[in-house]
Amino acid sequence: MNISIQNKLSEQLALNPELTQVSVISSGHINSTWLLRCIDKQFIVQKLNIEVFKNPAQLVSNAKLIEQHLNAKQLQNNYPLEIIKHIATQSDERLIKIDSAYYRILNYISNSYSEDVVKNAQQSEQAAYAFGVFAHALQDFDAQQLHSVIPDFHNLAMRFEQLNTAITNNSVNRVKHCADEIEYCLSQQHLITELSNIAKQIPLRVCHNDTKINNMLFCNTTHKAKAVIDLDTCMAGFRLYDFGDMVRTFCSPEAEDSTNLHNVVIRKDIFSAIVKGYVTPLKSSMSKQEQESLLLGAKIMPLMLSVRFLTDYLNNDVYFKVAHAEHNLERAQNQLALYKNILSNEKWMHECLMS
Ligand code: ADP
Ligand code: GN1
Ligand code: MG
Repeated sequence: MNISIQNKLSEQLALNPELTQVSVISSGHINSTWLLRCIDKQFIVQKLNIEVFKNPAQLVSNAKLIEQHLNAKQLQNNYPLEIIKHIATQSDERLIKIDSAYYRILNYISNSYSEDVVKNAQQSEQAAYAFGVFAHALQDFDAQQLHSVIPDFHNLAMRFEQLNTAITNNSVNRVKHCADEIEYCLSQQHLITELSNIAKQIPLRVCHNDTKINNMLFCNTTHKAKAVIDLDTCMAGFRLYDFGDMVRTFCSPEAEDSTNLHNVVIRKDIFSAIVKGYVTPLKSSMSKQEQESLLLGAKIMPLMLSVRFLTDYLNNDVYFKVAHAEHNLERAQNQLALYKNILSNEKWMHECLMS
């Protein structure tokens, strides 16, 4: 962040620009995040990726509605986690436009940390429980109130269409580098039909839609889950997406972009902990059918991410941030390894989920 932007943001927060400091937090694949400090105050600053979030005002409007709902729950002692809030500026705005870029300021959750790889079953259960508590708190929130900030975000059929378009365009001649991965992904399109059959039988909910492990903050002292963050993709969806994304990002001992593929496997204790953590707060509101549908999510999410990473690789890395040319391909290979491992573990995963 350059100094002029830092100064403008400081002024918007009524902070003395000379006393503020910023440091980069590099974690997510989409937005850019900084920690802004001024004497005893700390804030999170995010520059929104407007290629991805084409209507930032809608994003902030969704966030405000969710924040209000969670605040009300907290007042009734029904929401034990900390809540992410968009801080209003001096001019009472929650979106700050500087040189055609959009910034927002969030309350900093102090004494917290995030993880890229789950360390143990306890951490897995903690995070899954918190995502379950978040889902439970939003159960009586009308999903139709939320703008669809990224239309068709988890529409598997549409993700395959995007892959097919990228293959046809072959804009940077990369199809030849990933022919096997493409062929395998395309052979798995039967999941589209499986999903549309199940979709008729389960309710549409407010979903977080990005329940990866680094979107959970843990307490430095107790190591318990402290806050659900990154609410930008909260939209109507199925719980199986949130469950599936937890399985996708909690269960492997390797990071999402690891090339150590023989070690990209489902850790059974971590999976059992997700089931226990997530189902406990939602038990009373989940039919047997909905609970059973969660397993499909565990297959759909790694497959969908393989398709999305592969598509972006073919499109010359225009969506996800990459550190090197093969990054998206490596992520796709990693997610396919995980998907295949899930297929070979499906039987006991089903038993664990339904026991
Ligand atoms: P992205 O959309 O790019 O994934 P996130 O909102 O997930 O961005 O933020 C990226 C990282 O910044 C998180 O993984 C977390 O480590 C840190 N972070 C984000 N929001 C907060 C917050 N309110 N308090 C403390 N740390 C935060
Ligand atoms: C992106 O913003 P971040 O890094 O939490 C992406 C998710 C993917 C994830 C893969 C808006 O999430 O859908 O699952 O990368 N977010 C968006 O790591 O596309
Ligand atoms: Mg994130």
